[in-house]
Amino acid sequence: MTRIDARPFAFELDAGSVGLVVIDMQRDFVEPGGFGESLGNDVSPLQQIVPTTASLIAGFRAHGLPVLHTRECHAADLSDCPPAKRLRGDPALRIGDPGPMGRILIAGEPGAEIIPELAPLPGEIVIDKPGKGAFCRTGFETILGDLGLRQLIFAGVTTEVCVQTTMREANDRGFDCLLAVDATASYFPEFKRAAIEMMTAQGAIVGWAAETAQILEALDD
Ligand code: C5J
Repeated sequence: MTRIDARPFAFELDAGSVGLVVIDMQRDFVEPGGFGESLGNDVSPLQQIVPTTASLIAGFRAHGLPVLHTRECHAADLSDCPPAKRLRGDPALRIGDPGPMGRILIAGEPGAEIIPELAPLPGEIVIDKPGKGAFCRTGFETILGDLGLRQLIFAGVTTEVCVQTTMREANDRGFDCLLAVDATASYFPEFKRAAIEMMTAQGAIVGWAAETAQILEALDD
């Protein structure tokens, strides 16, 4: 065990049971000219975390530890997209509609791909998820169990939506969850701050938070 001086108290990292989960670093959310920006969002906070997230991924890979990626996307026939989800948001830009980088949030379209800077290596697990959380209608829990993981380090976007939802799902399933605060972002910086405060409040009610450098140091130890 290696101690990380995390928020709200120390996190005991167990290199034998830890994995990194990188949430939805997809072109449509992160890149200028994508779906996220076309909705009027400022993508620069998401762009800023790309180098830190890359260093976290590199650290896990260097130690031979699992890196798992998620993508929020749907089948081309939208059979896995509940109308309640499709009908939210801007009526002019719905899931499945033609967007700036192909059909919006459809598996296989350019916008649904993970940005090239953080592309999964062959053999790394990529979970395509129809929900905000990675456990909803995927085999994620079984995959984590098969890998022997009990601790999850989280990175990705957006902090208060897919990252927070997945952390809560994981926490309810008994995983110890730690969020890399400089490797996660929101279009709304105040929502990022609030989400981190909510999750670490009440004695880490959902999980812990720490800087990428602290996590990398603990891995090196
Ligand atoms: C959103 C996500 N924000 N990956 N997706 O719709 O957080």
